[in-house]
Amino acid sequence: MVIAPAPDDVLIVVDVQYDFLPGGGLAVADGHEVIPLINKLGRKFANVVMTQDWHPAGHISFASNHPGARPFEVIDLPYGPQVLWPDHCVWQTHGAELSADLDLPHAQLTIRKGYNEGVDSYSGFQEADRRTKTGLEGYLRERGLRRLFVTGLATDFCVAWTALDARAAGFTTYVVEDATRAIDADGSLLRAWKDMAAAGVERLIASDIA
Ligand code: VGL
Ligand code: ZN
Repeated sequence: MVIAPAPDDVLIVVDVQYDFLPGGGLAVADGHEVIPLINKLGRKFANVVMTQDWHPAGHISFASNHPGARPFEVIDLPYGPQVLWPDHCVWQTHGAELSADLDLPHAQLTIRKGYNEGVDSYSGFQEADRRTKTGLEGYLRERGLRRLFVTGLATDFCVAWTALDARAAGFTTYVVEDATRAIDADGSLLRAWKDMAAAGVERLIASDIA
């Protein structure tokens, strides 16, 4: 299958930030390998939107803010189960910055998410309470953008949740598999692909895009 990007398609670049790259606070294995692919894809899209994980130091998703807890433990919060993470993407730190190796000068919007201390936000569309919106859906609709091609980090968390919410909002949604890398904690990658397939998210590789 080969798809040629149209003027109303958008490349979504999820969380390509130093803390998710090798050496970062929540490094995703081989995360840096997505960057050249995303740069190449970027040249094929008129529209590019990025997301940026952006947490206060006291964020509820950090194991360090729960005495006795360890990273990757799951706790119950009012909005549902929450994986506790190592500290990552604390605003105004280097780890929160988008990689300078991204070469996407025409990127039009960066959506920050996860800035409310008491709620996590994997999705670029809404927080984990499934009520608080980021504004991304309204932005895409006002711009008349219809098909989303989702790339970045991590496949099984922020990429998957963003793709699932895009589908739920009615957008045609593709995940470009080789332009993502996963955390894969406790079977999360297989589960994410199953959930995305069930929701009608399409799975592509970069060479499928003309
Ligand atoms: C992410 C865990 C915590 C991601 C963000 O970008 O996939 N994962 N915060
Ligand atoms: Zn986070």
